[in-house]
This record gives sequence, structure tokens and C-alpha cells, in this order.
Amino acid sequence: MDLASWRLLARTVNKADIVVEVLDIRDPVSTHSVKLEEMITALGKRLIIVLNKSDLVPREVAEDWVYQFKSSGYDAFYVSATKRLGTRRLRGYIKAVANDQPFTVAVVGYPKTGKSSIINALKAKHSAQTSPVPGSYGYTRHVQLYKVEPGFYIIDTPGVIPIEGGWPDSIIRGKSPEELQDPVPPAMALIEKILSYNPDAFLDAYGVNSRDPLGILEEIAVKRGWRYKLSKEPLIEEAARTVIRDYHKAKILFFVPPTKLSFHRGRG
Ligand SMILES: Nc1nc2c(ncn2[C@@H]2O[C@H](COP(=O)(O)OP(=O)(O)OP(=O)(O)O)[C@@H](O)[C@H]2O)c(=O)[nH]1
Ligand SMILES: [Mg+2]
Repeated sequence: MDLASWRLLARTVNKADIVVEVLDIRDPVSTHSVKLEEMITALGKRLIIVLNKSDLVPREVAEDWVYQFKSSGYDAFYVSATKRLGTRRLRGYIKAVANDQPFTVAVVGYPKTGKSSIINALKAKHSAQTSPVPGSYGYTRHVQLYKVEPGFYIIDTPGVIPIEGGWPDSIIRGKSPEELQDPVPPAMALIEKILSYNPDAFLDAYGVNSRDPLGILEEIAVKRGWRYKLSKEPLIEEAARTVIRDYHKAKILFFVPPTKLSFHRGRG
């Protein structure tokens, strides 16, 4: 992310009394930003970690991740913004820890973790736009203030791509699949990662039997009838874009099993 948007984010965090960092519970460690946490700590703000999309993992996995974050010194909750699970509890908790009224909560985190969806779940009325795919209609472009209830304000922010964000997530989450120059290498890395956690993920999602990234892309292209006009070879670029798009839409199921965290909450 560029310096200007980083500064804007810092200004937004600075305006808030409490900061909610939203992580994707399918892979919380790679959607947590150390740099963002350092900034929140430096500004002396209270941090609440919210592990979202809990409807996509077994309940024990969600509970175990919360336990791991708590063991590492974090305030942590799991929720499903779209299924409205745990969101009422989260709202109650925020109100309980906010000292003075009125107070403001900034919602920050990686693109597509569900920041706007959480805001919609906390508010009675929907108003924050959401979208599954980076760069498509409905992603958050601007910092925006909403009122949850009298005295309780919440700020939506555009997704941050922390500099330390690993490949391929940083590129896959940062751009729409159409904008990717060559979608094949990041798609292959994504497939590799998903396969390591769920070997049947592509069999279940597409009915393909291959167990290697290139084979999977080829099989998807062939199945859908996507071929180069001249050579008739499978058009794997189209399959790669499809995989990335379906990953954003949570059509390909996987999760990272909970483990002890290698980082710890510092002074907040
Ligand atoms: N299954 C599931 N999907 C969710 C959940 N929360 C959000 N989503 C989906 O994830 C996608 C991204 O949600 P947004 O709320 O737009 O995410 P965001 O973090 O605001 O995205 P940006 O503003 O682009 O950074 C949308 O398709 C949501 O429907 C959830 O709890 N469960
Ligand atoms: Mg948003």
C-alpha cells in the first residue's frame, strides 16, 4: 500500500477510541498485520481482534483460534457477519469497554475480510457496501463514518494491504482477477496452499481429480470448454481467474488449523 493511504489509515485510527482488526478465520495469521498492530499500539489505542467468517469453519476451530489469540494476550472474538453469529455479543462488549460516550470504533484490516459486513451486522440498518471480489463494485474506497446507535460511532476503512502481506495473498487480495497481468502464477500458489489444508478442495468445488496446481487449472479449463483458438490447448488463464474469483466467494473450502501464535500482544 502506498504511504498516502497508510497515513490516512493512521489518522483514522487516531480518531478512534477502539480499533477492531478483522481477520479471516480461515487463515487468521496471514490476514493479521503486524505493521498495523504496531501502529495501533503506537497510537495507544485499544485493539479488539475479530475473527470473521466463522460460518466457514467448524465451531471447534473457531473456538480454538479465539483461545490461541487470547493466550497470546489479545482481546478476541469470533463472529460470522453475514450469518449474524456473535455480532450482538461483540456490540455488547464494545459498549462495555468504551469508557465515555460518545465513542468511535475504527474497523481495519486486510481487504475482503468482511469489515463492511461487520459494520452492517452491528448496525440495525444496512448501509456499508460489500463485495466478494477486490476492485469490483462495492468494495470500500473511502473512510466512512456510520452511527450504530446514539453515542456509538463506527468508521469503515478501505482494506489495507500490509507491506509484509505474503505472496500470493497480497496480490490476490489487492486486485480484481481481471486486472492481474498473469493470473496463473498467483492462482497456482493459491491452489498449492489450499491443497495443503484440504486435498479434496478442488474435487469438491469443480469435480476435478488432479492433485497438482497446473493439472487442476487444465482440467477446469477443459471441463468448461475454454481453449486457445489456434492451438486448442486449455486456456488456463481463464481457469486461474475463475479459481481466484471463487476463492473470494468462498466456493473453495479450506481452513488453516489453529496453532500457537508466534506473536504476542504488546503494550496497547
Ligand atoms: N461466508 C461469509 N462471508 C462473509 C462474511 N463476512 C463477509 N463475507 C463476504 O466477504 C466478502 C467481503 O466482504 P466485505 O464486507 O465487502 O469486506 P471488506 O473487508 O469490507 O472489503 P473491502 O472494503 O474491499 O476491503 C463479501 O462477499 C461478504 O459477503 C462472513 O461472516 N461469512
Ligand atoms: Mg469494505
